[in-house]
Amino acid sequence: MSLTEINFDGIVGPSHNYAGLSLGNIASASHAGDPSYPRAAALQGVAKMRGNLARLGVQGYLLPLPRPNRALQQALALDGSEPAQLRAAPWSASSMWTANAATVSPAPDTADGRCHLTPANLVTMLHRAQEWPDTKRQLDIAFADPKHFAVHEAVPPTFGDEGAANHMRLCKSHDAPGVEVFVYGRLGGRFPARQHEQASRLVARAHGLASERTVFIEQNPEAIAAGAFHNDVVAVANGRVLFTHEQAFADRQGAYEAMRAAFPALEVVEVPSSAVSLEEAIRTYLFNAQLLTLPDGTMALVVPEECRESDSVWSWCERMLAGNGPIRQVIPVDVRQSMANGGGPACLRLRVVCDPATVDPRFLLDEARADLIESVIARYWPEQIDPSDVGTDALASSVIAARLALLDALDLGQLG
Ligand code: SUG
Repeated sequence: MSLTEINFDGIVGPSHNYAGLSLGNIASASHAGDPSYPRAAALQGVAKMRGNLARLGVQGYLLPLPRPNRALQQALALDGSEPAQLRAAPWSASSMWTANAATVSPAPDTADGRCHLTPANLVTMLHRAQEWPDTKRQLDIAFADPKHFAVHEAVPPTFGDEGAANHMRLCKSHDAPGVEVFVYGRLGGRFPARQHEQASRLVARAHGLASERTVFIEQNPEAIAAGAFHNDVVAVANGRVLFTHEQAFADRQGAYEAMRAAFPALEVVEVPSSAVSLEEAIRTYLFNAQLLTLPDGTMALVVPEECRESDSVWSWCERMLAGNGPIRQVIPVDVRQSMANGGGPACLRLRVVCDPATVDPRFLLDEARADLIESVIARYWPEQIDPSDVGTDALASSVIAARLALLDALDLGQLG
């Protein structure tokens, strides 16, 4: 049994579009109505997966969900008189951001020694609230072995749960017992707080986490108000390291102390506001990075290209690399199509610590599968979607056919 961390990236769906659906997500609002490029978006995602497969030797994926969602279209009683955003919701490709697919507690952390997964209900946003039943269908297949996995039902409404985007894990090594950190927001600010404290606590109980190895922390309301709609926009953890913006948490010192009390080996790499403002951190997504432990034991930070283009962010990265901290490489990747909807490299992946041999192999990437996925995308994914295409029969036929072609190629027709 060899436990390792596998990143399951969401393959960007053929209906990827910019409809401005996420209040509080600055990128989504500022790109509303732009044309989108689903083929380029999906190929950018596969290129990122290929890079991490080469770096880590293992990589997984989850498939796009069925769109347009006919049941939601009917439930919304769409007749053409509705606002465009309501019409767009059943078309959203938002399941690409698999950091919001589920919260995952690896086997060494749980009472029954299994890896527990709870699909996120995402109830705060209509276009995301439709995801979880279809996400669960995939998790039930990918992690079907009951000796190793338990896939739960989603947290009941009204407690909003956004999954791994508001959850971090500290550990000496991935296969050792870890400390799980849940970060919630408080309602009442200018933008919605999407993770409810009681949702976090419920997930921790359902997963059988030990109370002395579980920490609950409040997100900084100022960060939510500035556009950090998920904690993973301002902080990321891996192994012993917490990489965070100074303004990520409501009580900065209290947060570090609570984590250190549960996990004394904690190493905080904090970026001060004087070096990178909260606004610039959110614009560039410096913290929405994949913090990876490479096979040689060093850490690399996979960041969006936008970080390299920012003077303050890039010079901070250069200063960090010149020091002797735990992060030894910064690797920019191009995920611009996803970024324009507020999804960086970390949003696009769900981390699952498990033995790859216990996962349904149809969800694991190798070079041949990457070639296959790319060829289906190149052949079937729309090159461009204009806002006026969303809702049309022509676009519906093409995105339905594209997804079915991918399911067929990956021998996952049962998800059809
Ligand atoms: O939920 N954007 C997503 C981005 C999710 C990012 N995930 C993490 N931070 N882990 C969201 O806000 C925009 C869709 C649109 O506007 O068309 C959107 O849903």
